[in-house]
Amino acid sequence: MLTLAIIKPDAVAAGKAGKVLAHHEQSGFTIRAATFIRLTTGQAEAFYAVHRDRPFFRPLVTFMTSGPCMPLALDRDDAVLKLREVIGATDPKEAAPGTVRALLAESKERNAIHASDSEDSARREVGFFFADAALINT
Ligand code: FUP
Repeated sequence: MLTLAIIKPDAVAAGKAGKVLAHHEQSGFTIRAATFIRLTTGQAEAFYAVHRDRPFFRPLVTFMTSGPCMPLALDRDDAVLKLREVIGATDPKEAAPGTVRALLAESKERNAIHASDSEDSARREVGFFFADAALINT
């Protein structure tokens, strides 16, 4: 099963992308697709459309377009749930010890990593960045 992660602009800018990738690999995920992209405002708005009425939407879009990020399609059994466990709670202060956000995130707003929150979201979000043909079977 696939899920989508995004190594967010704060982690890329801080030189932590490799650490995040290593964490995913050590957690049993196989990388099926990866890219390096600076999102446009339109892309960030579309990706986070579910949050468009929330007070943090505009700052979130500004942050996600502030520099390059790395979307990844990650594969393992129970991928959506497992990746949510591996990344930890949205706010690093509340994230379990050893999770990506506890180890590497600056704040709730600049929290290093995105992970799809359901199988429906995972299908939509993997498709947002990767055509089927771009997914590499290993
Ligand atoms: P998560 O699924 O853990 O990434 O969290 P949400 O889907 O609730 O939120 C998406 C992103 O919006 C978070 F990663 C960071 C940002 N956010 C804020 O900036 N403030 C908030 O209070 C909640 C979320």
